[in-house]
Amino acid sequence: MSDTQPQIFVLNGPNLNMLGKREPEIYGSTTLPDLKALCEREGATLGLGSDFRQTNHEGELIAWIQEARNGAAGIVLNAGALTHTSIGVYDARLAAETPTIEVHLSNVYAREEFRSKSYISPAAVGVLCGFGADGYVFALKALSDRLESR
Ligand code: DHK
Repeated sequence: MSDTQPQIFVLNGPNLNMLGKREPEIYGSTTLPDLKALCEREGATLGLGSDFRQTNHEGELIAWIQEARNGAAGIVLNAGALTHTSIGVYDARLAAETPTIEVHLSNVYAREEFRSKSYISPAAVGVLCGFGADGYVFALKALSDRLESR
């Protein structure tokens, strides 16, 4: 990773540290370290730095989204359950003014009703869900294309 490469924050919210152990029939067998390695590999291929993080704390996720305002060219955001509940995450996203792609491993629209509500989507460039770990790769590619076209 070079200092001149655009940095993409890949931010993960609550319970995503449990990937691989947690409901594998829904979230798959890819672990969080696997996902981090995948994003770093894909980022390098696209000429992007990938700053991959996970937290179980809403305030920490909000602080990272705020940090993206000056520190990142884009955000790939899987806010986990905070997607469906957090106006604070939504407001942070608006304040960050950084293009954001919302990602979910599972197809949230094919699950419980409460997962169909997202506080991220109205402030996102786009949404990817249901493609497992590939969704993160697609999101990085979409941000790369967007950066190239500017
Ligand atoms: C991850 C979670 O932790 C859930 O709370 C979301 C999302 C879905 C995912 O599919 O990656 O509802």
